[in-house]
Amino acid sequence: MRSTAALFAVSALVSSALGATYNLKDTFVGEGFLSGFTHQAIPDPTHGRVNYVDQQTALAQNLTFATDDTFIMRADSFNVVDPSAPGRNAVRIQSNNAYTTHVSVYDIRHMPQGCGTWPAAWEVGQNWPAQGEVDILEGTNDIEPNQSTLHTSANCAQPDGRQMNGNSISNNCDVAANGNTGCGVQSTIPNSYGKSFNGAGGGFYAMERTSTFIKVWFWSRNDPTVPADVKTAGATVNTDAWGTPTALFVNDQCDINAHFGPHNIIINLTFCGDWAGIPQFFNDLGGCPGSCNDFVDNNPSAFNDAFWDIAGVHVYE
Ligand SMILES: *[C@@H]1O[C@H](CO)[C@@H](O)[C@H](O)[C@H]1NC(C)=O
Ligand SMILES: *[C@@H]1O[C@H](CO)[C@@H](O)[C@H](O)[C@H]1NC(C)=O
Ligand SMILES: CC(=O)N[C@H]1CO[C@H](CO)[C@@H](O)[C@@H]1O
Repeated sequence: MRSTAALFAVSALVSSALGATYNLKDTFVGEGFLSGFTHQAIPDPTHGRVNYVDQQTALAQNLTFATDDTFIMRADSFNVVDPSAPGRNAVRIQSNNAYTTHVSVYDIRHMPQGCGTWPAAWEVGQNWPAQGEVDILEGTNDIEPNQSTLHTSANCAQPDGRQMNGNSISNNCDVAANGNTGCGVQSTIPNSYGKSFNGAGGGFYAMERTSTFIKVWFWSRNDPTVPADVKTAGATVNTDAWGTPTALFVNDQCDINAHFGPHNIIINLTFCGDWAGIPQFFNDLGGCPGSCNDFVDNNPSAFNDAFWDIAGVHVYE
């Protein structure tokens, strides 16, 4: 037991010193999302004006659409919502597999946009917040900037002066510390969220999680610096060649192993609720009219562009 543990420690040290190369573990493309992920027909824990539907319903209503190379998930953009209903139909999917040390690469052609939208691509454990949450791409109401955030239990903080391109907006990751805002980093890269992301044909988000750090990168679709292993979803990826990340979270004041358990990938789209529905975000910053819930209920065609078009999610270990 002892010697196995020691050997493990040595090999972990060597591999991090020699460079971080990971092997493809799971690849989700097109119809692969239908078997690798589960549609979650659950009430939104963040109180969104949403009705998450199951896979059968989503396929029947064409809210989920899959071919061999395309996976689309969208909001209903045809029906007015009855005020007594839970909300507008949309889709939330969770990966069947969970991952600890890994790299995930999200190749996204289009993300949901429009007033009231709150899309997210994120990773989370079964036991929240004890097993932590990593939000890779999340925002509301088309408000740029884009941000990446950790949410944890108590005693997880981030230092100033990290080697990253983004700007920290909070260093305390503890969900109880500041109304669950977590420790977020805003991207400074153009085209990383909402309308401008979509206008550029989307792009690539990548996250690397080890026992000592968590990094997030973003490259716009036609950015000449997209690494070849990211662009082609190679059999291996070498994160050491990816340059300075947008967001870096370190373990000096946060024991990453203790605060993060095995994580499932979740991709969802909700409306209004605890973030998008707040007047400061919906009206003031988002420039959207009236009350968020009324807007969502009564303007189906405003949700024509509230869809994810995902070229693939690739997970490396
Ligand atoms: C379902 O959605 C796809 C993708 O947007 C579209 O190409 C297709 O025509 C839709 N099918 C129907 C029956 O509306
Ligand atoms: C997705 O759901 C989680 C919790 O269920 C929430 O934290 C996140 O903000 C939600 N976002 C969307 C887009 O539903
Ligand atoms: C498209 C987009 O949202 N890009 C923004 C990401 O964040 C920075 C600010 O931190 C903005 O300047 C970008 O426009």
